[in-house]
Amino acid sequence: MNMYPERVLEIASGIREMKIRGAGRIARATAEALKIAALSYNGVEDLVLFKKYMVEVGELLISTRPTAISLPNTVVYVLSSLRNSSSFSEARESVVKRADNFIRESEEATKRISLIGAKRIKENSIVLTHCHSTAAVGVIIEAYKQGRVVRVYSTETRPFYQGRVTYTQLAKSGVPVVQIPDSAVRYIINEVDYVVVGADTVTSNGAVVNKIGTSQVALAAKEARTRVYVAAESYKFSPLTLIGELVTIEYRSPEEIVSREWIEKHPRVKVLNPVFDVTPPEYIDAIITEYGVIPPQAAVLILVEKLGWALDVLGYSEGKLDLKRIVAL
Ligand code: RUB
Repeated sequence: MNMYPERVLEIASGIREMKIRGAGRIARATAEALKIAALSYNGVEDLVLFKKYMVEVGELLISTRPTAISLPNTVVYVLSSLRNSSSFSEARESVVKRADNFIRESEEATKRISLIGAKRIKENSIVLTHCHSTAAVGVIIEAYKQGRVVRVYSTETRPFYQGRVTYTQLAKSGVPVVQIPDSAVRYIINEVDYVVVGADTVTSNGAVVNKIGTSQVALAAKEARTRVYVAAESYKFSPLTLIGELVTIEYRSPEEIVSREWIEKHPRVKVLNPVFDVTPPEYIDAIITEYGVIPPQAAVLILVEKLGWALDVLGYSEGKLDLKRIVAL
């Protein structure tokens, strides 16, 4: 077996340890890792062996974090090109091309979402965001530049404090930003005109899986009649949910919440650290994609029209992600 290149291992552990985080960045890093793996393959120049190697690299990357569908969607998109390759060099070239395409298109998608989303925010609005989402921050900064945003509340997002990245980015762009603890959302929500958040996975029925606490924010917003917008590129929609698969919610180490010492001192206390939750479609006003603004109930259209190719390669009947099958091994 070909050893994985150092940089590929670095990207995999970077995703696992959340040095690379956020569904979009994870997806782009995944595409980059697949490209590096293909370019640095130095085994026998044989199509089948190369496909096996790429499947192993894909599986390694997919194993790093379970919730964001952007990660397996990227692997499927890049590696499904291997199905029709007829030689080793053609196969290698196709992986590199698809990886480059994905990175370019995903960056363009985020820019389009900023422009489309900004238009949905009226002048002099107050916005609240949760966690750190490149797509959501893009919408907010663009809306601010267009004179639509006067203040942003940004939650800390415990226990990992992704909110610190958000308010640093917003402040750098000149956006007046106020940091609040997660628990202050309901207290502040009556001042807020729009909630804008990102997504790790959008299901076929329009539910949005995003950072833990998002569903509480949406619940408070619904009660206060504050609009909730989700900024999500199409590769965050999950083809697997069309065939009934559920989204796995990641649980991380309790040590992100309390110290090991504390845990040892309190052996009768169990500390749970679920890091994502599910916001039902009824709590979401619109999902902003690079193809336009859709009601969450139209998620299935994005899946069928824009990710139909993924359904073909996944095979409707079997459901589970099987990379060997996807690359026709
Ligand atoms: C990040 C998170 C973000 C989405 C969307 O979770 O929930 O809201 O991934 O982000 P984590 P983006 O920090 O655990 O990865 O718009 O950047 O893709």
